[in-house]
Amino acid sequence: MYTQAMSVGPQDQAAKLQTAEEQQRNEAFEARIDAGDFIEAKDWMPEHYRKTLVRQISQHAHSEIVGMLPEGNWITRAPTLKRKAILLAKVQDEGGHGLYLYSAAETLGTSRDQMLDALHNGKAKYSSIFNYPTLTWADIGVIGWLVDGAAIMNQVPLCRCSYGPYARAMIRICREESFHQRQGYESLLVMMREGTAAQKAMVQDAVNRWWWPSLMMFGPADKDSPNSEQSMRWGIKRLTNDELRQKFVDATVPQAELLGVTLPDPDLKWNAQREQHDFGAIDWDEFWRVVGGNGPCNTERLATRVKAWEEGAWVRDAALAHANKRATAAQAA
Ligand code: FAQ
Repeated sequence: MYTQAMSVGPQDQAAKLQTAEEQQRNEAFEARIDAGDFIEAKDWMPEHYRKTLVRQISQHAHSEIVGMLPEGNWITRAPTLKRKAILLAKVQDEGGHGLYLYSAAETLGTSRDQMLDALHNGKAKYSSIFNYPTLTWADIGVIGWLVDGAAIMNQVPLCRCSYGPYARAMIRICREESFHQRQGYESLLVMMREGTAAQKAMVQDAVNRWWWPSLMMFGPADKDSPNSEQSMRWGIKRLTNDELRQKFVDATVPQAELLGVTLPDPDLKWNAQREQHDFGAIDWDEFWRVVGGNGPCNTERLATRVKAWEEGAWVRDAALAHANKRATAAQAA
């Protein structure tokens, strides 16, 4: 998600606020945030704001392109032409989301090469969820339903992020994610309503494996989230990790009932007093293990990305040579 070089701490921020002029700029910036203005690429911004955005947006971009891999695994094995066409379109969309997001991060002064380098050498983070394997076709439906469902819950508020280029990228991404979620849910509905007993069991097994990792997508509990407070204050995040996780659980329970699957949590129940669902404890040791590079597929995912990058070198070289040739021809004309 970010390199050591991009890392920030409160001390960096304090160091940046030494001059009166900078203090004034900072106050003007905070006033714009308070007024709900969008901050644009050419506007002055505190270094910590810039770095927080580079960290979050580049993590998000990496998640999109690594997120193509678990589903890409099933393109050749989709059960029908219709399902294959849908899956191809979805995986291409994820690639497109990565491109919008890398572009948004580039407006903050970091290069795509820098960001990809951080991903390839293992310094950058990407969403924990994509380090789990896709074992059966039902996993593809469940990824659409739960993983895209969690992504939408997290990303709709980002359409109101205080940084304009990120907020605008998120509007289009959210529209596409909505299709992704629906196609996943629809494919599961077909399996649960028209499928054999074995197919229904396959859906339940996929739900059992993806439920808890989906809840982990929202990040650590608020009390253990070092970035949330400042990101909320700056309007980068509009809802906290725990608020979003709760909203996701509340939205998903009735969908599971309609589908006819059981969510694998004996403690999941409606709390009439809170008017929200209570749910069981998340295994945070597992979460940090996966984030730290030791999930079931971390090594494989990274190796696949690096291989794709290396094998695509000739395409980048050819595109650059072509662009240089055209520029030289234009100069000569
Ligand atoms: N995985 O202080 P916080 C998708 C890290 S896209 C890995 O709470 P923050 C589409 C966090 O970076 C899915 N690391 O951090 C799709 C931080 O580490 P750092 C991606 C995680 O930034 C669907 C540390 O833990 N979505 O699914 C995770 O305020 C299907 C402490 O955490 C986005 O990126 C995690 N789950 O909040 C594609 C949305 N959670 O950097 C294909 C934008 C936390 O301090 C198929 N991002 N960490 O070393 C966000 O909303 C936020 O960055 C959060 C984390 C909520 C993810």
